[in-house]
This record gives sequence, structure tokens and C-alpha cells, in this order.
Amino acid sequence: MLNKKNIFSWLNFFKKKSLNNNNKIINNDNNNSTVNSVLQSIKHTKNNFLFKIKKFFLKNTLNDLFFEKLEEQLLQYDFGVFVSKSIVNNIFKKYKNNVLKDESDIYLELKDSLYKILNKPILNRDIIVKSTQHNPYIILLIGINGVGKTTTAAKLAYFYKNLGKSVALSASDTFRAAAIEQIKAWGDKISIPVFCKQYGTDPSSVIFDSIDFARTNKIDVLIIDTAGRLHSNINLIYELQKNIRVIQKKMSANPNEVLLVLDACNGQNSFTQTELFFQHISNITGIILTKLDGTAKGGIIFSIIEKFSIPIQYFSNGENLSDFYKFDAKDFIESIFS
Ligand SMILES: Nc1nc2c(ncn2[C@@H]2O[C@H](COP(=O)(O)OP(=O)(O)OP(=O)(O)O)[C@@H](O)[C@H]2O)c(=O)[nH]1
Ligand SMILES: [Mg+2]
Repeated sequence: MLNKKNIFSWLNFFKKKSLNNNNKIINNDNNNSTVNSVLQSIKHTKNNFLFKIKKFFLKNTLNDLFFEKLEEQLLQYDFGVFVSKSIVNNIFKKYKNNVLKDESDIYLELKDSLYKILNKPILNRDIIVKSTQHNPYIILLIGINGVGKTTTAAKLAYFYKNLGKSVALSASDTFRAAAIEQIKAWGDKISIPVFCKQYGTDPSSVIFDSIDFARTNKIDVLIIDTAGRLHSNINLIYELQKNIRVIQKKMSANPNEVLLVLDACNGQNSFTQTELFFQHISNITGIILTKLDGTAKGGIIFSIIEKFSIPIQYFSNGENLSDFYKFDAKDFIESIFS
């Protein structure tokens, strides 16, 4: 069993280990640059829940209270009751049966359990953008007020632009004061056209016309920003359904992606939001998790994936355009545990 004196040495030892595609621990001195950049960005966010898992293992010695504390810790980071209990119970059973022998085994088992949750849905899709007959690839961003939809629309636009795609933004938040100016400012900053109409225009009409705009201008990717809405406001949810029907009619297909934007700082509330959006919007294709830099509560994402089997597609941990990453379960877990 390890004591506090040598705990640093085994944590250092783990720095050299990672999960391979078969979910096994392998030596990994040749980390690719994506892992490194995600790693670096997360390491600099000291308030992050990710950072604190490692701290827990540094602070606590394996004794009778260890498992109780571990469960408490996971609950504190908002992993939710179901995930926290099932992971810790499973680890405890393996420990009692001598399958896991010390802190290092437990640390790796926790890493593996969390990876399995994140890897449950199909996460690592290739980005395939086909614009047939000048039909744009359509991404609709939805979520409650202030979660970061507009900022994310700009980050996504920048991301696709850097992949060599022609991109346009559709300003379908015609409701909130200064929403149109906000998205136009982003468009100017990243030199991407923003299709907009007057405040108060029916958002569906903005979407309808922005698809024509995209077709005329041979746009590959059309990113549609929407007004924030309280998930409890059913009329606004109906409005989203209408937006989707307009896209379906115009494109004779579903939007390619309907991404639910969740603010990691909202903790358990994100779970309720996901539940309600899921109940009413059948075409959600993934989650974008924002503001991971500002919270110790990001563990909620594990509960959400466990319950809804929905993939996280991207995450952000800052306000800058570059604080935005395509989500990869393996990289993400490496960032937590390295
Ligand atoms: N720290 C941090 N701030 C972020 C991140 N993403 C967005 N923000 C900030 O969150 C605030 C709200 O962002 P918006 O993009 O306006 O959010 P929204 O969902 O469009 O808001 P509404 O249109 O009012 O519903 C802004 O101050 C953003 O700069 C992030 O990853 N980290
Ligand atoms: Mg907005």
C-alpha cells in the first residue's frame, strides 16, 4: 500500500500512461498535439473539477473512510448520486475482493470507469460536411439564456473556417436586446458573413431566408444561433420545434446537427435542462459543454451521458475563440488524470 511519501511518485508514473483505443492502459510518451493542447488548457484552469480529482488522491490515504470520502467528493463535483454511487460501489467491491490493491489501482479504475461512461455514445465522429447542390450543412444551437450559444456559434464558425469551409452565421435571436449586434461583431472579427433581419422578426423566417442566403453564396456550413429560453417556458420550446420544421421543409431533411449548449457551471440544473429539451426536441445530436474554466461542478456531464447516451461534441474553457475543442473521450480523460 502506498503512503503519502511515495504517492507523488505513482502520480508521476501515471503521467506516462494513457488509454488506448481498446481502453487499455498503455505507455504514451508520444502524446499527440491535440491531447497536449487540451491538457495544457485544462491544467491552467485551477478551479476546475478535473484538477481536483488528482488532489483528492494526493490528500487522502487508503483507509475505511477513503471510499466514503471519494463518493462525497464525486457528489461535490456534481457527478450525481447514481454515477457517484455506482462507480464507488464497484471500486469498493473490487478492492474488497483484492482485485484492486492500492491507491494506484483505484486511481486507474476510476479513470477507466469515467472513460467508459464518456465513451458510451459514438463520440469520435469524423467531421463530414457535404454540401450537395449547394445545400449547406446546418448546425442549430439551442439552450437556455446565457449558456454561451452566441459565443459558441462564433467559435464553431471559426473552427470550420480553419478546416477550409465557407461558413455563415444566422442571427435568429431577434428577441434579446443587442443580440444581433453581438453576433455581427463576432462575424466581423472572424470575417464570416452574418445573415440577419430586424429585431422582432419571426426567428423561423430568419432561418428560412438564411438557408437561401447560404445556397446563393455556396456556403458549406450554416450555423444558426437561437434565442436563449428557459426550459420551463413551453411556448419558447414550441418555437424551437417550429424552427426545426422550417429547416426540415426547406432542406427535405433534419438539420445536420442540433447541439444543446450547456454551461458547466449550472451543475445539476444542466441535467434538468437536458431532460426537458430531450422531451420536446427529438433531433438533438449532441452537447456542447461551455465554461469548464469557471467551475468545480463539471462532473454533471457524466450523469447526463449516462442517462441520455448523448455525445458531447465540443467543449470550451474560456471566452477566446481558441478556447474551444472537439471533444474526444480519451483526450478528455487523459486531461483529468495526467
Ligand atoms: N469563462 C467562459 N465564459 C464563456 C464561455 N463561453 C461563453 N462565455 C461567456 O458567457 C457569456 C454569455 O455568452 P453568450 O454567448 O452571450 O450566451 P448566450 O447563450 O448566447 O446568451 P443568450 O443569447 O442571452 O441566451 C459571455 O460573457 C461569454 O463571453 C467559456 O467557455 N468560458
Ligand atoms: Mg445569444
